[in-house]
Amino acid sequence: MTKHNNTTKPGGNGESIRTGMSEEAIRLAFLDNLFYVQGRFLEVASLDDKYKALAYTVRDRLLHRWVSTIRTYQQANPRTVCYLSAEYLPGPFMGLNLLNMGIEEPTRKALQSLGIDLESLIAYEQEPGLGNGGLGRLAACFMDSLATLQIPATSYGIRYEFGIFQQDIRNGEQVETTDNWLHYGNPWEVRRPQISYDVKIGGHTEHYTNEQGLHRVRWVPHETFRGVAIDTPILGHDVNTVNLMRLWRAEAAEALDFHAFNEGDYYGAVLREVRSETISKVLYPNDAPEIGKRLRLLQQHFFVTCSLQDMMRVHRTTGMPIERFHEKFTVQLNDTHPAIAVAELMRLLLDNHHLDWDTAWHVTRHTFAYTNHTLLPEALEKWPIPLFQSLLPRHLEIIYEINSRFLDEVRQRYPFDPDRAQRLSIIDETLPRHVRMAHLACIGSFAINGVAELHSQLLKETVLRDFYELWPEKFQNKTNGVTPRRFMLLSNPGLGSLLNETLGHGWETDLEQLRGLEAHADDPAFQERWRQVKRQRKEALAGEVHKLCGIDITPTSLYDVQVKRIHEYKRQHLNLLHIITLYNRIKRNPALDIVPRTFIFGGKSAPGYAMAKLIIRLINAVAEMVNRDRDVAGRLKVVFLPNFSVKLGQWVYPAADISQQISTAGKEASGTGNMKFSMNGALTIGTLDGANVEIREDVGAENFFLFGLDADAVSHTLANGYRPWDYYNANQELKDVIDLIASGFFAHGDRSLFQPLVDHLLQHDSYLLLADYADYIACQDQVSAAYRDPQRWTRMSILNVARIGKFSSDRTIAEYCRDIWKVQPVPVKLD
Ligand code: 475
Repeated sequence: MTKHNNTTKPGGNGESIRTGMSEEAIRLAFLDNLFYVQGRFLEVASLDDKYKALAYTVRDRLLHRWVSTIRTYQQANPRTVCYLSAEYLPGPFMGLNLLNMGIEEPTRKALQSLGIDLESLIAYEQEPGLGNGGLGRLAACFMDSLATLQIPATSYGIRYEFGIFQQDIRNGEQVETTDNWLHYGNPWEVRRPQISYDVKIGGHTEHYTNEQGLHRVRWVPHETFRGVAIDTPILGHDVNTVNLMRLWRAEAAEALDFHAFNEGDYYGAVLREVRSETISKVLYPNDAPEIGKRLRLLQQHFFVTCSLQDMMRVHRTTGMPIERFHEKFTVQLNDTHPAIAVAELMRLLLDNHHLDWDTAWHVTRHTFAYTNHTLLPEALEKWPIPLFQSLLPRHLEIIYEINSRFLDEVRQRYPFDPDRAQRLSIIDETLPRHVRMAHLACIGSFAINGVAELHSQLLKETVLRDFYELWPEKFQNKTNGVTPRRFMLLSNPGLGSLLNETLGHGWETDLEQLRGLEAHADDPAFQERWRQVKRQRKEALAGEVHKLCGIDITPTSLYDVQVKRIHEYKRQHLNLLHIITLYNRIKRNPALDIVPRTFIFGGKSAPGYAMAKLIIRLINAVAEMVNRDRDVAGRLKVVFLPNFSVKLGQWVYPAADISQQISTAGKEASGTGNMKFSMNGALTIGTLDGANVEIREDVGAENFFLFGLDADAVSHTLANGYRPWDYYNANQELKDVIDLIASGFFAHGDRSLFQPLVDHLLQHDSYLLLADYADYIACQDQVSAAYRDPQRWTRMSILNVARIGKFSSDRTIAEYCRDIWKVQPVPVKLD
């Protein structure tokens, strides 16, 4: 029997049960939380009880550091970074918090002494899927780096009750089910009912003159909601800094509408409350906007106004005048989803604080900076004027005023160029009229950045060209990065240990130190250990694949992996063309000696994106045929991992031999998966797109498998009447592959199922798969040749890790701090 009567006493060495870091303190704290928070004792505790007891144990220690952080910030009153993002994909918290706090080992031992396996509790955690993909995950890597670099920062967003849908694969098809991630409660968050703000929508504005004869505007809304803060502490690595991710949950302005209640409409009053909550109910599962979705615009306005009002509350406590708001806060717009903030800050400054226009505009333009994450025209947000007018009438007035003053400037600069003013206008005048959010973001920001060198260059030449010509000084590049804590240390502990042994500690927060590995790249003994680490992760992934799909994969085969959102521009179907090519080669020549490969796919499609869903079907259809064909057994295997997530990614990245980064050049803004793979010793096969260009520069061209047209060649090919048909006719292997798909071979004889895909490839092929096919196949043949030479392969793998230092998000964040935010670290001492 466990002795509960002991658990409120301090841990060993007189440590407090809430803050102690020793094995004994953690053991006592765990039992205390199990007993007093979960109301259970060990013998009857479920996995959920134990997980929560440990989570609360960790959270107590986080809050201890958070209090010290707040005290420090209150004293120092530093400039604070506010990151505004509609999406966050932080991944599971337990493992990372233990690691960042440095209590993984004592915790493991403490639990062991109670007969509990730490890994099983870590594996139990369900992650918050509050994002779609790259953009949301980048925001999470930035939180990790901001805290690790000891930068005062708050990340604001929406606490969706339902995050990204769960993806099931049924009969080879994606089926979406709801992600009820809060069902069992979320131990990492702290609700702050006292931190809440009004959110107005609809209605009309009234312009009037006050007693002093001053012009004033009153917004008379149709409805008012409230946003309530829910905080998650974000700890840095090996420091005491705890920043907040502050997410807003929508509620009714009053719990019950007393007016309706008194009239006996209790039911109506409750309904209104339910309706208010829909604002933060569900994440839009599209990685490109659907134009004109009312609720989406509401969500954006909702979290932006709560966040800005929250900053103003904090600002008041500093005693600084509101005219100096931008000295206290620097606000980063994660794409245009929060761009309404430009109009909202103006509204708060004009209507609530009664600043004059010029002062308000000065503050606004010195507050915001804007990051663009995509060049795809269909992904640029715009809102129909009637919708905008009906939800945000005051904001539209302000936008018109911003635009009119801006266009006056433009006309002065370019008096003989009326088209330019039209192109630059916030309002798209082609009917039906729209508000262009990217234009609002550019005009209201002091800095604009892309997320990789190539992307930043293309931004200046294409979608934002007119703005670049107007304000070249605003444009910057900030190449993305990822956190090595989660994606190396936590997901690849074997690699972590080998690196610690070889380089000592320090590389985790100064990734350039990995350069020290170059000296070992040719050492046979080191190479052997390197291969062992990879082999171990490949076996671990094989176990997960078996659990998830019931498929057995062979760790000695080459793991060829493509995990990311499913999109035509990312060309998962080009990968398939290669797989089918290999299949045909073996069928034609059953004795063919090829490098055995396991192809692993993972990723979600937007629920309404028919072609992406068809690509998922084709992946699964090819998997079905290939995996059951005895002729290719032992040589080819294809796996589609359902419901790809941060958590699954942590199994996948360390186990990969080859990372597929094969987007049509010019389309992938940066990519960040490319970095996660490379950090874990996978070699990349890729196009000259996004950050691939810079990864290849750094790891060395000889350690990277490059193929395909570059961005210039892509635009020329498309501009000069591209004819995919010619490529089909000129290449027998390609023709065989396409014909096999068209024949219904992968659809039990049904020729119609994949016809839309085949037709699109032969008639349009807007993403140039057929143009890149031959080069891709040849390059994959080189991959196989290289894999046959383990010494060469291992050397390439080691050099990839040795030279990947630039792609730590610590470097990215340090650049934002230096070039955009102008902020300094504020170290925190533990109270
Ligand atoms: C790029 N998501 C990657 C990554 O910079 C890049 C769009 C609309 C609505 C909801 N989500 C989105 C994105 O645009 C997105 O994820 N973009 C990605 O941002 C980080 O590495 O190349 O595609």
